[in-house]
Amino acid sequence: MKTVYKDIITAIDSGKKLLAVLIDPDKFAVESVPEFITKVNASVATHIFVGGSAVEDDATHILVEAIKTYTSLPVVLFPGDVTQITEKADALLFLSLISGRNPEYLIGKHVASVSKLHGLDLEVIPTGYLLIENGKETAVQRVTETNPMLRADIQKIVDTAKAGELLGMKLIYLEAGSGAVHPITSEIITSVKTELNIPLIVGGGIRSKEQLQLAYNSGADMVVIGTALEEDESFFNNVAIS
Ligand code: 1GP
Repeated sequence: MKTVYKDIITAIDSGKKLLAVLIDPDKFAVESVPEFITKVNASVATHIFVGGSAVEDDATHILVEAIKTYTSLPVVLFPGDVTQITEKADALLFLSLISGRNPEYLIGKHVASVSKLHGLDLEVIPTGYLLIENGKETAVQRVTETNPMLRADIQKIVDTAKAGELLGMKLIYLEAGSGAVHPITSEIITSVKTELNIPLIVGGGIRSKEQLQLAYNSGADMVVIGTALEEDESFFNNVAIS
């Protein structure tokens, strides 16, 4: 029995802030795993997320298998598509793109994944996923053919996140998009967090220790960082959670 969600709740209840390192199988060579994961292990990272918008079949499976060899951190799938599901991971964020109105990403992909999930020892965590505008078009927007929510539309963002919770989702993920120009604002994070009774994940465009700390101080329970580490692994050295 996997306990990834329970462990997240326990950590948050004890006042801990969580940090997920995002690895995109499309951009990351399996050969780089030993060195990179050694750095992740030595950092303050608490989780490893694996996923991307356009990933070749089997790439996720091979990558997760390699990552698991080198770490005891929980490896969580953050899939862009059904093909990225693999039992080698510990958990799956079962993402429903509730900021958009494309039925494929609200429920369609989920139905398609059920036969694949059958019998797998993979913890499935229902997650409400909200894409927020960040200053440029992102891969999520292109692939899902949905518009991000406007940053100024704070009440609508709050109501959407809350609707996700009321539908029974266990996590809410505020996404600015990979490589976002503007990360999710502190005002949005605080407004959403105030209304939520479930953990809040924030990601997209966080490139400095200050931005990371601001997200935490605003109410993020977990922050996801991908691009900053892809571009400069020394970012690990700058990140410390106070
Ligand atoms: C993307 O939120 C994640 O889905 C992380 O974004 O790559 O900009 O860190 P970055």
